[in-house]
Amino acid sequence: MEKSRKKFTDILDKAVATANTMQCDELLFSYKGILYPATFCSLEVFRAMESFEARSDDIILAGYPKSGTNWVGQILSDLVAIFEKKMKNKESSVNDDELEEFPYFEIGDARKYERMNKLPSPRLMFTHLLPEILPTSVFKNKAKILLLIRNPKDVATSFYHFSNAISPFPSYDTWDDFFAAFMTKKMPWGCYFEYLSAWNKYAAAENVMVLSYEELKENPVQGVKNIADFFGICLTEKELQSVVERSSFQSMKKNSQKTHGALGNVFFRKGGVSDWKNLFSEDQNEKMDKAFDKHIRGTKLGTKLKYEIYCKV
Ligand code: PPS
Repeated sequence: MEKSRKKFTDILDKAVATANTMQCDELLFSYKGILYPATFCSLEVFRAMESFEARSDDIILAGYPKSGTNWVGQILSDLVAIFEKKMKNKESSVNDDELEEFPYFEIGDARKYERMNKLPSPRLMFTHLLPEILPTSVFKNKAKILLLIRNPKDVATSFYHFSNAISPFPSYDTWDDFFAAFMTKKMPWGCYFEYLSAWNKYAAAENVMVLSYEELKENPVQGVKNIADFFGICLTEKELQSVVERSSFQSMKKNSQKTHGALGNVFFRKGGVSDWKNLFSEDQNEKMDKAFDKHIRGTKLGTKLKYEIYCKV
């Protein structure tokens, strides 16, 4: 494993080891009214974040936790790596160990943003943050944003299994307990419906592309092409096809020990659509349908989610 990828798994392993020594009520802290995992984020890092100067050619992948960030992150990393190698006239072989910084924007140390200010373009970063928590320069300088959304029932299902499998997140005795927390703003990175409402204000901007997990799952070839087009990355059909293959669930799960260390199986769980049907009760379906109607139905993101297809029994 090369140095930079090792840095990635080191951060994960360290968070897990630290969380194992903490009490449950110490695992999350609040910043501007939103909860975050204390082993990954800190007030110091949030304060330092404002010094980050965004560029118009930055590539930002924004998505609520469990929306498929690792999947689309792999696609973006590959697209950029292949394109850069072509441009530099080098042999086109992808090296997925080329992570300069831990890719999640809000995770790392307080000096991270100073280092990032020195990195060459294009810089690629992932974030689970609400738009109002991101540095103002992201919107002022029109960084390019790929906004990834996933149907809320599968997000909740995925988040539940993740929370119970990884020590930095509070675990839940039952699915019912988790569901209550998910619906009452007790999740790390905030409430998903509020996240969708907040990002919906930016969904029509020219520097923002909205992609749903479900559409990418239905047609990964078209999805990868659309992403490449949006970022002005021009590749051959064969190169695009290789990106699709490398980012398939099977391929990423197989490679997960190398990319995510001991937590590989946790990050790549089922990778499908409608697993929520194994957990949601009739009453929970009704509650979530109502929340969807109240917060997001009729908006650009609400329509894009195709709730009737993916979230109705
Ligand atoms: S995290 O921890 O918040 O960054 O998680 P995130 O990567 O956003 O989302 C995890 C879910 O995405 C699924 N996944 C995939 N689905 C399809 N194809 C590929 N290649 C892929 N890679 C990851 C992953 O399995 C999680 O969903 P669930 O439903 O739990 O399986």
